[in-house]
Parts: sequence; structure tokens; C-alpha cells
Amino acid sequence: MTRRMVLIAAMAIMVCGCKAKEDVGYYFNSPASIWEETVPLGNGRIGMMPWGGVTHDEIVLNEITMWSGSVQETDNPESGQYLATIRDLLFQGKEKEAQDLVYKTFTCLGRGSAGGEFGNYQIFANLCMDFTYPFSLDTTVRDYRRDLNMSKGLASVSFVKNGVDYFREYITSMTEDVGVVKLTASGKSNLSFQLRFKRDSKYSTYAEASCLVIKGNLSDGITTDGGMAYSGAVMVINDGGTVQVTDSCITVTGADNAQIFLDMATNYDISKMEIDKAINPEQKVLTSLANSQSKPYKEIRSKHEKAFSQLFDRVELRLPKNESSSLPIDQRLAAFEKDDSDADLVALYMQYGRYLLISSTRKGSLPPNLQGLWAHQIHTPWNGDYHFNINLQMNHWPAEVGNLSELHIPLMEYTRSLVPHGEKTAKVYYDSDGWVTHIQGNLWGFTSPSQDPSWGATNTGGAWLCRHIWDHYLFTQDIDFLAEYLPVIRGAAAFFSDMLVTDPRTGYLLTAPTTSPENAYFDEEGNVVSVCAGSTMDNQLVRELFTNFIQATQVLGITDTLCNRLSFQLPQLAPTIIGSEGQIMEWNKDYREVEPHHRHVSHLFGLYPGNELTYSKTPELMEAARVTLERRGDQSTGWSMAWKINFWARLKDGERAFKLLKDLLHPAGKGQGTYPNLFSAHPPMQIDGNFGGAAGIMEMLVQSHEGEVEFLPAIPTSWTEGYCRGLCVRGGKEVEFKWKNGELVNSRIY
Ligand code: FUC
Repeated sequence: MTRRMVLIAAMAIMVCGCKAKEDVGYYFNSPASIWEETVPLGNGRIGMMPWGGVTHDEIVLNEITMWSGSVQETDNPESGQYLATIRDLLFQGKEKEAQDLVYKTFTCLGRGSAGGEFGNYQIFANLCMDFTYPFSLDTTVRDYRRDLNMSKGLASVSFVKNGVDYFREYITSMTEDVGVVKLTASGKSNLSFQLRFKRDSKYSTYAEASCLVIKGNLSDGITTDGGMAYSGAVMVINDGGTVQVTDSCITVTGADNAQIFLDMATNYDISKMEIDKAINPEQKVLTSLANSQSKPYKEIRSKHEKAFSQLFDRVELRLPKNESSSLPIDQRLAAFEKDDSDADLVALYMQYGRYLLISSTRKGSLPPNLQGLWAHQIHTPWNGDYHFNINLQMNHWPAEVGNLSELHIPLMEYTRSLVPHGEKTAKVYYDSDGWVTHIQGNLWGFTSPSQDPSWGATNTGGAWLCRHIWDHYLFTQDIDFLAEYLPVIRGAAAFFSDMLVTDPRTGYLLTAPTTSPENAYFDEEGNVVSVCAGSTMDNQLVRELFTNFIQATQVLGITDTLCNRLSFQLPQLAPTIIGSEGQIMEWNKDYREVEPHHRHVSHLFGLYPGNELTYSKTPELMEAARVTLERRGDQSTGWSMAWKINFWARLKDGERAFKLLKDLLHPAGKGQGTYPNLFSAHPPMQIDGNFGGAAGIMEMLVQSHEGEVEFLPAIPTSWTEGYCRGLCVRGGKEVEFKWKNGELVNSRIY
């Protein structure tokens, strides 16, 4: 059977999955010894990561709005007057001088992200649990096991001590919107523990209505506690024994079983994208615990499980297993390095990406940030923020194809929330219509260029975010959605239509000043320079943005004069050019790159996630893309290797895509790859690699960017057989397919 099928002529051959479905997950046989061994739970708003210790357990708690910072005036009103000079200098070949001027004049006001004014996503708190056990001289612990069940969204710990079976189950309920820990012990009165909150900054706790409450204020970026108010509460429902609540802890003594309920909240209003002083987070959490604690755990758990699996079970992937497939996850990861025939680990990794998306966002919430939802520090790497030159977008690569389309919506809503801020930035810096955002974002509407132009001058963040709107439409065919979000795409297109400038040397329309994220080149004098006029990524992004907007108006039957202007400008955009080494040129001149192995591969945006480069349209550019990747090398940060899996999949090279996947799955230790809990290592942990890697596996299995569906475009020969159900393709369809001896046996598009 052919692997390519024109979408319209969809075949309807039943594929037999045959085997009963097993839950997807992994386990450890010891408590976590580092945070990267804890297992992530989340319901799109609150997150929990239990360490699972026998005498001391600790749950890292997260709440998606937990951000320091505040709305700041960051657009520099002086900047616009320098734009013409900066551009002239660039076009005169005085790149270094242009860059110096950009550093002086074309940045945000204030200290930006480095100074903390910008704010950062951070841990909510830790919930510490200290256990005491009935006295015994025998201190051994037997049969310890710590599980993550991804199909159901559950974590558990079980062990035997002094002949007593202990069991803890942790959920972040999708339906009650609270965290619950169920604790059981066989026999009677064997459960005694103490709970308290811990946080590495100023906070207070007190007892209220059988709850232990934590509260505090975050920094607004200027003062230490003038920002967001937060509060969390925990309470215990016991079966036997006693419970005592003081201002600092809850003590449970001699219970048979117990349930811990907890909730967290801030006074940030996502729908308004600002702090609402009228919101009382303490009241919120106390009310939610009062409502949920009366419900039987069994009922809470089964509702949660149903809601979770309704999302998770949409996709199934079966790949060959070997004897390592049943090992604890840390050992399994290490074994895969030596023997990659445990292809089932690849299926697990793909599903883990879907699991993380289900857990870290939901309708009405925020999109996952650099930490996803899971931060264990106050000062998170890169502020745990939103980066728009690859990272936030990569977080959403598995959303559509992975059959979690509704989880793409928070990104759209976030993008739309940037528009009014970005309109102001567009006027101030570029005297242009429309809206722009540069590379960094936060909860406070920051759209200015960042403080350091070497990475902060990129201005195509908004253009890139808009491709997600169009792709969501392509996958869902949801016309109402497209109509609702058309103004966002229009605003981004209007901006570029206005700000593009003609390069007098070539006649091409270019973005300027800009960068090719976050690489630098040597100018003719040998200076290291990042700021440039036009970059290949920008050209490709703007070309795609204009094309998508025009197509969207056609789909919606709208007449818009902007389309005429864009159609006139499109042929004037600089094309993607092959450089002297046969590579895709990264900038508009064939400069020598400072870091040939740079982690960003921005000039291949048109290969993936874009679709400017394909074998049918641009075979010579596909060859140049291959050369580019060879020159760039394979080893890099987690997200970079994840991106390269997608590139090689688009180049239809299954062996090389698999090689990159193996690099990504390399046990990270202190370096790059994957941590024991399967979190991606930049290092440190950064969630984008997980999402990009999951998307890469999907891209190896099925592609749909050329108006047809291609099954198994890039699988390695070692994946001799497999079964896949539920991935989505453009055109609003799902697929199911099965292969044997590397050949498609049957397939279905529905
Ligand atoms: C970009 C990348 C870095 C890191 C940061 C969060 O700036 O270049 O590698 O991923 O985002």
C-alpha cells in the first residue's frame, strides 16, 4: 500500500488494533533523590510533584499564574527617531555601528528581564510531609514503588514497612480543581504524619476552619512584596486517629486512612491579564476546600480519571518492546542508550509530551511556560517566561497532530492579549500600524525589544505566534475560530507591511533591525555582530504570515484592501538563498557565522514548522537544508535536538531523525538530553524539548503539510512493526494505521 494519500480520497479500511489497551506510564523503585526524579502532575492550573520519601515526602506545588513583576512602561519613546539611521548604517555595510546604536537606543526601558522587573514564573511552595511509624527495631522498607500513570493522571507510592502496606495516591483533580493525596495503611492506626508549608521567601501561615493556610505577596519587580497576592490551603480528612491544626502545621496521629486536600490561588485574573485586587486568594482556596472535602475520594478520583483519559486516550502508539521495557524508568533510559530496540520507550516519550500538555494547560488557563507548569525554584532559569523565538511555539507543536487541539487555545488567547501592548510598541519603535512582539513575553503585556539586542532585537515573535492560529484552522477547519482570530493575524501582517524597508542594494523588502536568533556573524572587519537587516527566518516568517492572511480572508470570503498591498509586497520579500557552502544562507549576506554549531537553526524555519521547503516545491533547498544541518551538527540543547528530529523527519530521513531522538533521550546527568523523570534538559530542565521531541516522533509517523497525508514518512528500519491511532492531520481528520516489516499494512483516515 502506498504511504501517500490524497486527503480527499481518504481510504476507509478498518485497522485492527487487536490488543487490549494498557495504561501508559513509568515507575521508579526508589524515592526521588533530585527534583528531576519527581513525577509531574497537573490539571492545567495547579501542579504537584511528589518526591515520595518514606519518612519525609515533599510535594513541589505550582500554580500557573504564580508570577512576580507587574505592568511596566517599557517602550522607549526616544527609540523611533533612530530607526532611519540604524537602517542606513546597516545598508551601508556598517553593521557594527548600527548595532552599537541599537544597543544605545533601540531597547526596552529599565533593566528588563535581567533585573527582575520583568517578573518570573516561580514555585508556589513545598508541602512537607513527615511520617512517623509504629516503633520497631526492623527499619527495612520492602517493595518500594513510585508510579506515574499517564493515562489516568495519577501518581502513587507503595511500600511495606513492619508488615504494614502503605499506599499514597496523588492527583490534581481535573474536575474538582484541587490537589488530593489519598493515604492508606493496612491494619489499624498505622498512619501518623505532620504537614507544613515551606517557601524560600517571606510568607506566613495560620490555621483557619480546619485548614492550614499559607499566604504572601510576590515582588512587583520594584519592591520585594508589592506584587501579586497568593494563598494556599491544606486540610486533612481522617479515618480514625486524631487531627490537630495549628498556625504552623497539621498533625495526624494514628489514623487508619486519610485524605489531604489542597488548593492554591493568586489574585491574577487570566481573562483580564492583570491583577485584580478584588480577588481574595485566601477566600478562594478556603471555599474550594470546603466544597471538595465532603466528596468521597472514590468519586473525585473516578471523575478525574475519566476527564483525564478522555484527552489522553485519543492517541495510541505501539512500537516493539524488549526486555528493558519493563525496567524502572531511570534504568530503562540508561539501557536504551546501549540497546535502542526498546522502541516502546519512544512511544512512551511521545505520550509523555501529550501528557505534559494535558497537565500544564487547559481552556481558560495560560499556555505552558519554559517550565511547563513545574518550577521548584523562585528564581527559575530564564525567568520561566515566554520566549517567542522558538520555545513557546515548540511547546505547542504536538497540540494539533497529537489530538489535543483545544489545548492550543490558551496560546491563541495569550497571543491576542498581547495585541494592544504590541500596537503601542509598533508605533513607538517603528512608527508602524499593527502589532509586534519581540522575543520575550510575560503576564504583564511586555512586547518591547529586550535589553540585549544580540537576542532581544528579533521582532517576528508575533508573526510566529500567528502561524499557530492558521495551523489550528488547518487542522480543525473551524471557520468560526478563524473569523474570531483573523484580526490578530491581520494586525501582525499590517505591522510587517508597514515596517518592511527596501534594501537599496538588492531591492528586497526586509525587516530591520533584526537578528537571526541568537546567532552572530563576522562583519567585513571581523567584528562579532548580531544585529542585521533581514534574516532568512524573518523572510520566511513574513512570507508565510502574508500568505496565511490572504488565504484566511479567502476562506472567510472577506474583502480587505490590506490583501492587495500584501500581494504586491510578497514577491519583493527576499527569497531563501543557498550560500557558498551549499547551505541555506542564514542572513541576507553570506556572512561567516560566529558559532557554526549554534543551537538555533532559525533559517530552517521554512522546513519545519513552516512548509516553504518541500521536495516537491524546492528540491534544491531541501538539499541545502541537509547541508545546513550537517554543518550545524547534532548535539545541542534539548529543544535544539528536538527541533532537528522534526527537520530530519521533513527531510524524510528516518535513520537520522531516530539518531537525533536517541541524542535527545541520552541520560542527561548534568548535561543535555533527558532527566530520569523524562523531563528535557537544556540543561537545566526546560519543557520545550519534551514537546518538540514528541512532535518530532509524530512527524516521523505521519505528515500532512503538502495537501496530502503521508504515512511513515521517516521511520527507522528498526521500527519494523507498529500501530498508531488518533493522530490528527490537516483537513480535520484523524488517522489510524498499522505497519509490518517496515511496510504500511493498512490505514484509515476518518
Ligand atoms: C532562547 C534560547 C536559549 C534558551 C532560552 C530560554 O533564548 O536561545 O537556549 O532556550 O531561550
